[in-house]
Amino acid sequence: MCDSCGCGGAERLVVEVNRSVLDENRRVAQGNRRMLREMGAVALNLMSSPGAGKTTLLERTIAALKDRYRIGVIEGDVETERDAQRIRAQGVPVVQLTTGGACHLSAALVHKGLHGLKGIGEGVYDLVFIENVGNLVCPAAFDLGEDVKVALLSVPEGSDKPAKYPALFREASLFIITKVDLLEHFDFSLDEAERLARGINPDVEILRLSAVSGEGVGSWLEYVAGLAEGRRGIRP
Ligand SMILES: Nc1nc2c(ncn2[C@@H]2O[C@H](COP(=O)(O)OP(=O)(O)OP(=O)(O)O)[C@@H](O)[C@H]2O)c(=O)[nH]1
Ligand SMILES: [Mg+2]
Repeated sequence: MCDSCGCGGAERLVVEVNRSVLDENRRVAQGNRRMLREMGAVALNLMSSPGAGKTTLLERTIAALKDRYRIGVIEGDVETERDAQRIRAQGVPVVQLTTGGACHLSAALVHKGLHGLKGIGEGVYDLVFIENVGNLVCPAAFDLGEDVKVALLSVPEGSDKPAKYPALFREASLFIITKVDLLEHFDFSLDEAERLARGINPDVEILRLSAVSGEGVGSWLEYVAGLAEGRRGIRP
């Protein structure tokens, strides 16, 4: 409780409200987890700042894997159906969620998205990709019921970001450095980004790729296939 500024303990109230929001979110996320098991799907939550290349990587992933696996996508954005339109053009079921201002997806919104996916096609999936709202801070705090959290960082953003925005990199099972085709134009240090991420999260797996040139995409596809086929363990 703060005696000096006259806030009347407002800070403590905010902490308590946040805690109850996160507790409720966790409860709904457990329901999502059960629903995903029933659907037969492994779910990946892709998180990054706006424009790091989440949708572009998904487009490429779907083009490569849609004949082998049943893929569904949940798109999260503040506004618009633009990303869903891009994914729909790849010929797989997609549900667009818009937060109307919130900087992250919640488990409750994703629950709605899962019901939407269940209603499309046969409603059975090997893989569900969740593209979170572009933001390097907020999405990290919200469990969506996914199996794997993926943090993406693009070369133009700078290699210091894992140190400055640690929560996302701490939570991730996989860290992808994207847009490596641009390395020659930026002072991005792969060594620094990877050292900083491992300093926060020693077990994190790291991939480097370019969804435009295709460099490194094969390792990502292998990672995803390993999840779909149960060859790769999922961190509890
Ligand atoms: N050079 C280069 N550009 C890329 C790469 N991947 C994506 N881009 C470009 O980066 C821009 C943003 O890509 P998106 O895939 O829309 O990024 P996003 O993370 O989905 O963006 P939000 O959904 O708005 O957060 C587009 O102009 C892409 O063409 C890459 O590997 N290399
Ligand atoms: Mg996108």
